[in-house]
Amino acid sequence: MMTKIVNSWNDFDPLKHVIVGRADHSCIPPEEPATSEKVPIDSTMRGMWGPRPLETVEKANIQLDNLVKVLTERGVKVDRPEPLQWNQPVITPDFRTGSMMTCMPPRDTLLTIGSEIIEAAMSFRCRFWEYLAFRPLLSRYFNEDPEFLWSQAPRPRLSDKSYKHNYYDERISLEERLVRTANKDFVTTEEEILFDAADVMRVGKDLFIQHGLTTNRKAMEWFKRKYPDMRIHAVNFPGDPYPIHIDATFVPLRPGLIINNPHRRLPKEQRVIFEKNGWEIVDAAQPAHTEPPPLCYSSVWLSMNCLVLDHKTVIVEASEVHQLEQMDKLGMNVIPVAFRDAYAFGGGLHCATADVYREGTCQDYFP
Ligand code: ABU
Repeated sequence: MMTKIVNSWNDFDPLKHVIVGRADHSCIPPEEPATSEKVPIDSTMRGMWGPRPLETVEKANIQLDNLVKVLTERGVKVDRPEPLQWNQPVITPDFRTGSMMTCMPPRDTLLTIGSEIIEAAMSFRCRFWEYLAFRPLLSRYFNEDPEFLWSQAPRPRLSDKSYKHNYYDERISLEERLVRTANKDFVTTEEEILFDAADVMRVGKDLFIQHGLTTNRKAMEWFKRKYPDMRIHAVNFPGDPYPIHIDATFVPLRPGLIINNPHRRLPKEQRVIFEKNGWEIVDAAQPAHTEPPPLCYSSVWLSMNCLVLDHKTVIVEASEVHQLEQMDKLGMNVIPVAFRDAYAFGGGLHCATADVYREGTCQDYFP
């Protein structure tokens, strides 16, 4: 039967259909030009690559399956990707790397804008084939939804020209990294269009796109040309030494309300559009943990990487007591869901999902 399956313009309208990732076969990828920053110098992960320990995969899958149960019980339809055997090299005419990674964080790979899903032009070589895990789903949506626009951003070549080599020299201090972020000096070059979908914050007619380690200026230009009727805003968060993905930094909860990572505040000049339109930007609560879990690339700020189900309901990681309390004070009904065992596989509750259908239409929140 032909029916409308894909529709989502933001991260806060009522969620009806979502993709939740799977941890199966996940690997720690070998170092490559775009990734070495996410492994701290003193981490036991340094130099380590290959399949992730099986017991960690099983624990992550238990929490992912539980998230599916929570969503299903609330009437949200859930689809799952089909993981590949990620422990295989990626070989193209332009590069070779020892293994792939995972399909756990669908939010990085798939960007839903209205009735379109775009397969992102990701900068990690180990993620070159990740979209294949979602192809069976996208193919089904295409067969069943006559309005579904299935797109792929120009496939990047990821040759050596796409990166600044030795960008992650171990001798570079945290202070110097912050100077680089402030100067918008990132590991990728402008050789080709590069972006992770999780760098794009969708708010109806406006896309706020983080320029950082995984998304370059050429991507912003591509979005401008692709969507001439939308407004594309480049945003930066100078307090972040490793700016990767906007969804642990700047997270809308409902029309008019955004939580902002207090260590990565949006600069004054970029706040104007929100303030002028009556939006409140609130500092997010402190994370409950001082360290991310073992073998995890992400920061403790996955505390704010929540999944909004509608303007009044949000899923927050169960151990993040300060974030739970803040959400409650902000007038949200909070559903705590344990998810820390899945963090190492690519992120939190928002990262682990990708929108298929939210009610609502394309609104102009910033006229
Ligand atoms: N994928 C979100 C990770 C952001 C962070 O590490 O803070």
